Amino acid sequence: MNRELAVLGGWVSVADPNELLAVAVSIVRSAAELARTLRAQGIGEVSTKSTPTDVVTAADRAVERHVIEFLHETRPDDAVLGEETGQTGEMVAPSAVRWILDPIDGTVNYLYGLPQYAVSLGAEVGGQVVAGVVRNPATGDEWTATLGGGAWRAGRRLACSTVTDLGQALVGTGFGYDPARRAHQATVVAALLPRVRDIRRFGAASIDLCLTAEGSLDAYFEKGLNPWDSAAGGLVATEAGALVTGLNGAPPGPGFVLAAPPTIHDLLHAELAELDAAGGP
Ligand code: LIP
Repeated sequence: MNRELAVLGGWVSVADPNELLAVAVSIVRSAAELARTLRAQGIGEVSTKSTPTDVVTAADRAVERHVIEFLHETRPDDAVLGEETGQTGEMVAPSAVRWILDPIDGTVNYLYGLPQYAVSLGAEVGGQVVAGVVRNPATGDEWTATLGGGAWRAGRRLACSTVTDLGQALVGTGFGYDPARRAHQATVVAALLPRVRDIRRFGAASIDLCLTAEGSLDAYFEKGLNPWDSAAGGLVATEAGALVTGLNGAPPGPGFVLAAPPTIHDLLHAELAELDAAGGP
């Protein structure tokens, strides 16, 4: 059943976000099981993408195929943007849904057998994510959100941190696969470190955004994320009350993503802008 949704200043008749979430949760649970099973069987073929450290495993490809086949079967009018295969399917109408998929976010953790990776799937309508799920196959942790419907984990509605002192904030971040970019990101983290409680680098943006949503991190920032890294996690963080932005008035995106509660967003933004965190290679 469709419902009218305010998207980018207009009204669009779209599939009910709760229906989209139900579709997302069912396929992500089965994809997570596939990812976990394949990891237990050993890592298999590994190749590289943008740099020698930007790896893709056979499991990334298999999980993506599994999700895309399901979505094209159950929702043939929708498009899918996947990390490994790009966009498949046409956007046939303004109300059309585009699914944004990261089959294994945190692939380096997956490669090393570290239990911090996730299947992340968001449903986007008219350029706005209206439903999203992030599931960690290794731990079973699952975060969900719908636009206006809140963010949830294990039946608990999530609310982000209320820390007011930046010096007491536990901040998550990440580094790109390009050594020159990492060098710039390292200078930002080195300068920021004495100004916050501590830094955490867990290795999967989708989970970092969800940890920010539940207050397990007070904030998170990273330059260079792709839409599939942040689509679902960004909605979870926003629906938990965090501000998810770029820097200097830019929207969140590859240029920069900063997720922080209103209580410290401007403080952390000011530090990151002063450190030119969105700059460099
Ligand atoms: C990863 C992100 C992480 C970032 C890594 C990489 P992938 O995504 O989740 O935050 O620091 O460089 O982009 O490549 O594992 O899907």
